[in-house]
Amino acid sequence: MGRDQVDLPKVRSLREVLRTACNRDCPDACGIVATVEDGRVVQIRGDREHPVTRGYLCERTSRFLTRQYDPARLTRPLMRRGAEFVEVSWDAALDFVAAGLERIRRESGAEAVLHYRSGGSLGIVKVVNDWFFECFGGARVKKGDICAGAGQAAQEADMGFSESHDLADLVNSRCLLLWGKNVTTSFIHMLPELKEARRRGAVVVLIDPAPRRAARFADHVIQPRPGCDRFLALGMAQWIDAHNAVDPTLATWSLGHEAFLHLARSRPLAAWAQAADVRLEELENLARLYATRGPANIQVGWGLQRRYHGGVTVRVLDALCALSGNLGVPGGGVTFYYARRRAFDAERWGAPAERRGIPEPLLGPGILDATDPPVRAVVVDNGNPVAMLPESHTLKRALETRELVVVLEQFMTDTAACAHVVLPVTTMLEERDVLGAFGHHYLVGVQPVAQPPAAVKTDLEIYQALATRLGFGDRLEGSAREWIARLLEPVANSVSVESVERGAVRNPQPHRVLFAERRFPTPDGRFHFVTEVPLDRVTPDATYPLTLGSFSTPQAQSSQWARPIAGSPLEARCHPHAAPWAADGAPARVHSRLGSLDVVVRLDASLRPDLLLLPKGGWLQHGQAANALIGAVATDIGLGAAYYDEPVRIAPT
Ligand SMILES: Nc1nc2c(c(=O)[nH]1)N[C@H]1C(S)=C(S)[C@@H](COP(=O)(O)OP(=O)(O)OC[C@H]3O[C@@H](n4cnc5c(=O)[nH]c(N)nc54)[C@H](O)[C@@H]3O)O[C@H]1N2
Ligand SMILES: Nc1nc2c(c(=O)[nH]1)N[C@H]1C(S)=C(S)[C@@H](COP(=O)(O)OP(=O)(O)OC[C@H]3O[C@@H](n4cnc5c(=O)[nH]c(N)nc54)[C@H](O)[C@@H]3O)O[C@H]1N2
Ligand code: SF4
Ligand SMILES: [Mo]
Repeated sequence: MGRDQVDLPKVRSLREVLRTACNRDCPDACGIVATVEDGRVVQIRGDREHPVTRGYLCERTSRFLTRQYDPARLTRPLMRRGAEFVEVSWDAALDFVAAGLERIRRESGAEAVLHYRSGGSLGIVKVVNDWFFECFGGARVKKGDICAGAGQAAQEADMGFSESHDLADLVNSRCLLLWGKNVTTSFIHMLPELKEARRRGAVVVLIDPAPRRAARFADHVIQPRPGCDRFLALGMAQWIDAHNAVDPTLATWSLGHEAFLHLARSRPLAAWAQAADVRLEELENLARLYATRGPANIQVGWGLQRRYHGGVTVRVLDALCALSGNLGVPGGGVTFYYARRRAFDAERWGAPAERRGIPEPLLGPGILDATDPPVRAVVVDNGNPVAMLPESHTLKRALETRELVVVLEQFMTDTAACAHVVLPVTTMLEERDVLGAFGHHYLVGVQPVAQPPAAVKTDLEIYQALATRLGFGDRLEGSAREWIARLLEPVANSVSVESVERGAVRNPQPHRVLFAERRFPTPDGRFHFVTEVPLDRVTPDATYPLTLGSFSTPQAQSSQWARPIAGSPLEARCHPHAAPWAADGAPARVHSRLGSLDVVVRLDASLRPDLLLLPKGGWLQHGQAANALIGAVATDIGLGAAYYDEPVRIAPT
C-alpha cells in the first residue's frame, strides 16, 4: 500500500452542492442551490443561474432549514384516541383510512367524501392526489379559488384567458401602475425588473390603501378607499375619453367599449374621485400619466380582487388597458397571472368541471350544510383550511363533526389537530416534482436534496398505497419522474425531465407579448369590455368602523412561519386616528360580528384611518387567526373569498 493511499481519509467528504427549486405558493418559483453534508442540508441559497431568482431567496424561505429540521415536525403516522394522538404503523393508518373511505363510499357514494387540496406545494405532481379521488369514484371537491378566482374569471370574461407578457418585458414600460401589488413582500423577484424599468425612465405609481415598504420603489403613491378602485379607474377612463386618448382601432377587435364609456361618463370626474376617496388632481394626474406616457403596464395585485367586487374591479382595469391602447404592445398589458399549469397536461387528471363541489370560500358552512349525500369524510392535503379559509371556527366545527378526517401534513396545524388520522409527509427538499410559476414563464425541476425522516412519505407514495388497498393501484402507478414525463407531454418537443432538472427552462408556449394580434381566445375572438359596474360600496358603521386587511407578511408563507409565533403577541396595525385612545404597544381587542382577538396596537400614520391590519396566517390554536373574524363570503365572480371586506372595531381591553 503506497503512502498516499494510507493518508487518504477513510470516508470521502459527502459535501455536495445540488440544484432544486422552491415549491411554495408564491409567484416566483425560485431556483435553489442546496449545500448538503451527509444527507443533511446545511445551507440553501438562490440559484444565480435562474433568470428570475438571480441568486437570492426571500426572508421566509431563507429560514426554511429551521422548519425542515424543526423538532415539532411530524415523523410518524398518528391516530386519534379520544383527545390524544397515538403513533401507529403505516399499515395500521393506511388500512384504517382505506377501510373508512370504502365503507363511506359503499353506504353513501363517493361524493360523501370531500377532498381539499390547497397551496402547500405548487408542484404539478400533486395533481395525482386529485387523480386518486377521481379513480375512487369522484369525490366532492372545492369549487372556485380563494386566492385568484375572481381575477382569473374577470380576465377570462374579457380576454378568454389569464396570462401575461414575459416578466422581462416590464423594462419596456414607461409607466407602471402597481395596483395593489405588494412587490416587497409577495413578489420580490419582480424588483430587479422594476428597478431596471425605472432606471430606463419609467414612472412608477403605487395604488394601495396600505402602501408600506413597496412605496420605496414608487414615484407616486395613491391610497384609495379599500375596495373602491373601480371608481378611480372609471374616472381615468372618462379622462382618457375626454382627452381623445382612446385607441382608435377598438371597434375592430373589441365589444362593448361604447357602453363602458357611457358608464365612465355617467358621473362627474369629481364624483368618481370622491367615491374612491382620492383628490381630483390625483385622479387627473394618474389618468394623464397613464394615457400619455405609454407604453404603460398595469400590475394587478392579487389582494385587490379578494373583495365582494373583486372580479368587476379587475374587469375595469382590463378595460382601462384596452381603452388606452396598451393591450398587446411591448411594455403594455394588464398583468394579473401567469398560466403556470399551461405547460402541463394537468387537467386530464383532475375533477371534470361539472363535478359537484363546495365553493372554496364557503367551505366551512358548505360542509355542514351539504346533503344528498352529506359530507361524511374529509381528506386534506397541502392545506391548512382551518387557519386559512374564512370562518375558522365554522370550519373547525365542520371537521370535528365528520366521521373521518384525514390530513397529510408536516406539522400539527389547526387542521391536522381536527383529524382522526394524520399522515406525515416530506418537505420540498425531500421530493421530486416540477413547477410552473404564476409570476413568470420559467419551468424548473424540484429534486430531493435532503434525507427525509425514516417514516415520512410523499403524497404520491401515500395515495399510491391507498389506491392499492382500494383496488385501483394500477391507475396511479409510476415514479414521480414518470409522472413528470407524463405531465410535461404538451411541451415534450422541447422540454424534458432532464432539462428541468438541470435548471430553469422557459415554457416555449407563451408569446413574449400577449395579444399582439389583438385576437383573443373568447368565443367571438374579441376583447369584451365590462358594461355593468356596481356602484355600491361597503360602508362601515359606528359599531364596526374599520375594514380588516390581513395581508402577507415577509416572515410567513400563509400559515407556515419562519419563526415561531406562539407566545409573541398578535399585532394590529392602524392609523393613530383609528385608535385615538391607544399608545403604541397598548393591549387591545379587535372585534368583528364573528368574534374577537387579543392584540397589541401598532400605530402607523402611513395607513388610511379606515383600515386595520392583522398578519395573514396566524394560527387559531394561538388565538391569532384573522380568519376567526372573517365571514365566509364569495366574490362577485370566480368563487374567490372576500377576505378583506370584513368590518371590525378595535377597543381597549
Ligand atoms: N411573504 C409572503 N409572500 C407571499 C405569501 C405569503 O403568505 N407571504 N403568499 C403568497 C400567495 S398565496 C399569494 S396568492 C401571493 C399574494 O399576493 P398578494 O395577495 O398581492 O399579497 P399581499 O402581500 O397580501 O398583498 C395584498 C396587497 O393588496 C393591497 N390591497 C388590498 N385591498 C386593496 C384594495 O382594495 N385596493 C388596492 N389598490 N389594494 C388593495 C394590500 O394593501 C396589499 O398591499 O403572494 C405570495 N407571496
Ligand atoms: N385572512 C387571510 N386569509 C387568507 C389569505 C389572506 O390574505 N388573508 N390569503 C389566502 C391565499 S392567497 C391563499 S393561497 C391561502 C393559502 O392557504 P393554504 O394553502 O392552506 O396555506 P398554508 O398555510 O401554506 O398551508 C399549506 C399546508 O401544506 C403543508 N404542506 C407543505 N408541503 C406539503 C406537501 O408536499 N404535502 C402535503 N400534504 N402538505 C404540505 C404545510 O405544512 C402547510 O400546513 O390562504 C388564504 N387565506
Ligand atoms: S417563497 Fe417565493 S420568493 Fe421565497 S424562495 Fe420560494 S419561490 Fe422564492
Ligand atoms: Mo394565494
